[in-house]
Amino acid sequence: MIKLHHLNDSRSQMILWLLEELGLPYELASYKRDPVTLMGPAEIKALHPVGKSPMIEDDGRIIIESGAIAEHILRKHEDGRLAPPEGSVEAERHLQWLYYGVSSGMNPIMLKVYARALGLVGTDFDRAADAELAQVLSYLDAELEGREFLLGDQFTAADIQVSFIPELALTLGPIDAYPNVLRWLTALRARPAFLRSVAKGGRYTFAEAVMPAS
Ligand SMILES: N[C@@H](CCC(=O)N[C@@H](CS)C(=O)NCC(=O)O)C(=O)O
Repeated sequence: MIKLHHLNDSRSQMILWLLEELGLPYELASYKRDPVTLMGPAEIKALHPVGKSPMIEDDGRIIIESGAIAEHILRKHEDGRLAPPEGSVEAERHLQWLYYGVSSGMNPIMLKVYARALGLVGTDFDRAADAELAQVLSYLDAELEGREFLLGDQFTAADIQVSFIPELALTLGPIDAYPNVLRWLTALRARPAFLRSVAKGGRYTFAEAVMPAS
């Protein structure tokens, strides 16, 4: 059985949600960020030299990186749900989104986080990150024009992975200029499996702006 090492208010929520969408059995080990440094605790650092969440254990092995974890879960444990058929053009696009969600799509958010942490808000560095972030959100908005989900009518693991980008963007400022993104994110955060993932994983402050009132 998969064991998910879950850090509160982190990308690990996306893996918890994926497991809930698939209805797979799993064990949950929960950890809390340090309230001052926001880093994960020593227990999670002891599991793997990278020391970041999410991490899963499956068949006695630790697997890191959310994109690789999502692919592992989909390949090994699914029955064709939440990913297009292997070898299809849609599968290629799906894989692209899984990577985009942690690389080009995520980089400007990380730059903004560092700008805040290092007192660089309002500097050229920060403005460059704003421009990059606007480019990411514009791209997502255009891709979601006329589509319910990133791949069209079908909800996939790509929606889960990529939704973390606008969710974090919302913690930095409004995203009303990207109505397709906001509509998509709001619908995703109302999915029963997402709400179950929050009930199981503990308070998830990142999503509170777009979660249905309970
Ligand atoms: N690219 C990695 C990012 C992992 C990552 O940075 N995790 C953060 C939470 S979103 C973390 O564990 N932060 C706490 C720490 O670094 O101690 C992935 O997609 O899994």
